[in-house]
Amino acid sequence: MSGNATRSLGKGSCPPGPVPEGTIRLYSMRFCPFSHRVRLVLKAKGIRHEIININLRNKPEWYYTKHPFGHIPVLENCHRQLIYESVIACEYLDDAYPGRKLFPYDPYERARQKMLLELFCKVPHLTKECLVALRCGRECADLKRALRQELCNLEEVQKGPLSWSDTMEKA
Ligand SMILES: N[C@@H](CCC(=O)N[C@@H](CS)C(=O)NCC(=O)O)C(=O)O
Repeated sequence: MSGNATRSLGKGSCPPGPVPEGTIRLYSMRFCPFSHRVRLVLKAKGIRHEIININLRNKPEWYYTKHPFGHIPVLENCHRQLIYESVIACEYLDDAYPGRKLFPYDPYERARQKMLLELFCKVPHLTKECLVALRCGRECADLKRALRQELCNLEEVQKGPLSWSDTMEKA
């Protein structure tokens, strides 16, 4: 398994060639939490992969053929198929590759996991906002409170069966 990208491609770079058979490629960026989500699944399932880091401040022109808006992460397989949106990419990897299953088989448990993921979606954004505010020395008590609340919501949902009325009340 490869996975340790050394390159970060920007404007003017040559587009990478086709993905070799038996490998999957991840267009990524070192500090992108959504890319890390996909990297965790690649690692957990032991999938042979290569990583190409994209310079998001200076995106290669060709990268828009991989994602319509130039976002990362994107998976590309040896059939030139492209899969984006990190949650969808993770589910694709779980379905397309054998071995340890990460999503439950049971439809209710699967739905529950997705509901939890949906709630978790607010966390990376709030975390980033907090970190940026702290770094700039801005006051961020409200952001911290909102983040703490989201984490509490997640803890509660994870504890037991999800009640929609409870969830909606807290949203
Ligand atoms: N919902 C997307 C979010 C992906 C996302 O926001 N990626 C950021 C980098 S962390 C990005 O590509 N931003 C576009 C840009 O910087 O131009 C996912 O889960 O994959």
